[in-house]
Amino acid sequence: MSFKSVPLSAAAAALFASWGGAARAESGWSLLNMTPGVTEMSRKIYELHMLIFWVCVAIGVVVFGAMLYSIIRFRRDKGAVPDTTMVHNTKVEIIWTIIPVAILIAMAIPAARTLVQIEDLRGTQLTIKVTGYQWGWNYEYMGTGVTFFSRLDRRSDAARQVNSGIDPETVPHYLLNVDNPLVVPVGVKVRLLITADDVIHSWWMPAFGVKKDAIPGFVNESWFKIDPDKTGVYRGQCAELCGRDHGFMPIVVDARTKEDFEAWIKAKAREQKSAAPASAQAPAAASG
Ligand SMILES: [Cu+2]
Repeated sequence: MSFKSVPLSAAAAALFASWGGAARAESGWSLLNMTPGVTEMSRKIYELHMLIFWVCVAIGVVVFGAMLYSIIRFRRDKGAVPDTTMVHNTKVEIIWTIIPVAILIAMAIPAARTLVQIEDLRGTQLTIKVTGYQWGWNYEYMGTGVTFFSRLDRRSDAARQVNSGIDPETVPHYLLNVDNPLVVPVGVKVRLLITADDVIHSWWMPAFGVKKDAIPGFVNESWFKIDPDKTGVYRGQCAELCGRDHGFMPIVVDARTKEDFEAWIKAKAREQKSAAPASAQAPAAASG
């Protein structure tokens, strides 16, 4: 056994061990792919992605197969002689134009259909305004008076400082947690109005199939409807390079049942109403 094969076989063993433990959906080979997500739309996007992927695989196999076959079958030591007289063949040119055009049209039909569905904001039942800031998100539940800021949780923020002395391994969901997650109901079509107040950000939640730029001066729209049985915590990121702390503005969505959500928003509205007069007086008190 050479000295090289020891770490290699150890690495291979570790790799196989990780494959063996690939019981969860988000491990092993599936990590290389898009996730099917937890909304009907994200599944449609995933299926479209897989369809186009397999079309590309088939094209690759045919094209590189024909190339390899030609290289091997018509090599010089087999006595192949190049046909230097053939510079133009109308029939072949028509074929190699029509086939790709037909493939592109066949791919454009499901792609356009999915794009139209992504933009279909009819029948939304809840609207949340999302504003990107350097570096955090503000959420405003339209018509309820509930609004709050969501930024990197304080434990992650403390641990990330240079020479903080805090081991990131001890911080749960290091750099992926926020102080105030966005709370939404499952089974409800939620509309997002996405904008920004300083530079361009992008609200990206892979599990919902939503990634939309947040641009100052513009209001972009998007929507999601989480499967009724998919309550839980979902994580995303700002997906637009937005400055120094771009990597430190995660997104956390807490998806709850309709009843839980209603109770939460009522409590939050009450809490913010009673806190409002106090915070309105605070600047005056500070300046005086
Ligand atoms: Cu950002």
